[in-house]
Amino acid sequence: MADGGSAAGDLRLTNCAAGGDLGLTTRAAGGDLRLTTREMARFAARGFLRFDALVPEALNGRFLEEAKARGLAGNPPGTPLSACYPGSVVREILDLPRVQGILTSLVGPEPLFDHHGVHFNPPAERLEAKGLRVLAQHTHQDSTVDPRIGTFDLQLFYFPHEVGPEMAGTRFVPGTHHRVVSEMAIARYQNLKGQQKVVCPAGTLLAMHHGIWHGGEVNRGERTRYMLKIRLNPTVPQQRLWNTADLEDATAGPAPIFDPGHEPADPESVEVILCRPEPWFELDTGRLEYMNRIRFWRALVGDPSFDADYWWSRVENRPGTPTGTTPAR
Ligand SMILES: O=C(O)CCC(=O)C(=O)O
Ligand SMILES: [Fe+2]
Repeated sequence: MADGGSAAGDLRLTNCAAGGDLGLTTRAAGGDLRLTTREMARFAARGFLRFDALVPEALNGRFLEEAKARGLAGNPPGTPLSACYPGSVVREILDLPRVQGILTSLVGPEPLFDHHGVHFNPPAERLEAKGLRVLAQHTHQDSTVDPRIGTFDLQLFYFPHEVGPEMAGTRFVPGTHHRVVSEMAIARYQNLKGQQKVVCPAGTLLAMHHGIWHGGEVNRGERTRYMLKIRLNPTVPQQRLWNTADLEDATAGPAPIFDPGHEPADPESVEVILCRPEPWFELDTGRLEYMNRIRFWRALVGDPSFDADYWWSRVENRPGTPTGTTPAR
């Protein structure tokens, strides 16, 4: 499953809010800064959303000053996020309207702080000059075996300065978040097809599902790389928390399967997004990933009968028993 290397250019999602305008100009829907249904479906399918240059330059600069001067104090796990980081620029970043819209869509209006990681990753050359051996962080899934299906934690990755291709932004593998694994038991998988490395402008945020496989790279650049990761827990059911005004429009409904003559009317419908393979999907187990995504979407919309391409309807067809009760694993 070796990857030929993913170009920096293919890392951007079309839903990125460019230029630090907080996405205000791109969302006409009555000033609602929450995610749209299609963005949510992309999160369900790929396990992440990326927002380039969302945090304005002034806040990025202040974050770097604060992190360098004083470090960044943590908060006890279980603290309401709204009470975290008093007096810190991180508070202002979290209070940005678009950031609030993203967080509300994914973990609700009052998530809890779990833990954070303030990463500073000096240039490897500097460490090697001191005789230290510099290794990339192994590929891992944070925490431990986590069998939750409809509930998930959010990992917010904040890149306060520009990250060039040599600077080792976080490495991650889209679409791996539904695999139930044990933390670093996946360390032996390296260079998975489709893996990405975060190469980004200053102020970029990535919102990731807790299950996504990731790791820190070796920094072959000339300056220290800073990155803040914050893990958040929901306090409300994660159902229809985003702006669902477009839910009906984005949901295509049943369509013919394996029909060479059939082109989906909407190439970005929820169903198409959920059944779009990642490069590492194999033809057989890839089908299980479609099912994992559909099951996740059922929980997010609160509709146990939702299906795409008939994946669940077929195996749930047990006349006389209710739908949505078949365990997937
Ligand atoms: O350093 C990185 O880019 C990744 C760090 C990480 O895995 C984490 O904070 O969970
Ligand atoms: Fe991690």
